Amino acid sequence: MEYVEPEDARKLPGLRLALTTGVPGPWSEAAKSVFHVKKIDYVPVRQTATEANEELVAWTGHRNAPQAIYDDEPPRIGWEEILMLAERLSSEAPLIPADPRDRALMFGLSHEIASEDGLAWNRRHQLLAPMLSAPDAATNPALAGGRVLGANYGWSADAAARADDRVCEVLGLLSDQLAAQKKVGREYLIGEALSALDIYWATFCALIRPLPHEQNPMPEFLRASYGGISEKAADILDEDLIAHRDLVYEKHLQLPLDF
Ligand SMILES: N[C@@H](CCC(=O)N[C@@H](CS)C(=O)NCC(=O)O)C(=O)O
Repeated sequence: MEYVEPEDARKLPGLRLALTTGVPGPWSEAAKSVFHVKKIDYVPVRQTATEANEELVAWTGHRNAPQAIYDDEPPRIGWEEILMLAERLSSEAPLIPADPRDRALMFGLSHEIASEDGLAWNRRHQLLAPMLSAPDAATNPALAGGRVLGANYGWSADAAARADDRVCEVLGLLSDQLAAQKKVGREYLIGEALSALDIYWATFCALIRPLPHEQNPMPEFLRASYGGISEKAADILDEDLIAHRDLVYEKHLQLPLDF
């Protein structure tokens, strides 16, 4: 992926997407995948994880990723804002179900995956726990990046202690939803067709069981950390959800991941 620096990207018209570079960040992968499925072109813009990203902040007022900026409209920084923008920009491959009940369920379940206190948010608490509960967590220079993430995303020892319950709850919820769909002969998580929920599950599954190295190269320590779920979560994890992740990638998304 060829990234444009924020100070150059801000001068361009159209859609610009700030993405975390060099690591497969699930929020960034989810946003890229939404635009890919809808065949919407964008200029990828550099965001560097845990850094100050001053140029980006000077332009959009936000430091992290993803951020979608269309023409001179306000930046869209949450997954649902980014999805709404994508739906507005193209009617190709609608990702929000038309039926109001399916629509509400799609947003609710996506929230449980991608929003504050959702599956990925709590996995991040767990990933940070070994670093931020170390005796020298507040001072060790090697843990500076972890401290930034912890401070930005609500890490505390208490939050980390309850994280696994939330991870397990959401895995159970998604498993029930997929099973209910299969029972009535449906292939996707909601309704009869691909929705944004399938994309969020497939991309955020990286924090549960990363794709194999050939499809998603990453350093071994990161792979171990992304895939290092608790025994309880491993017991709850439904292999049908993994098969569903594979189906979504094979049929709709791009492999290998390019970040
Ligand atoms: N509000 C965002 C969440 C974005 C988010 O959590 N981004 C994190 C992913 S770990 C990030 O940018 N981390 C790197 C950093 O903060 O520099 C969304 O809903 O898409």
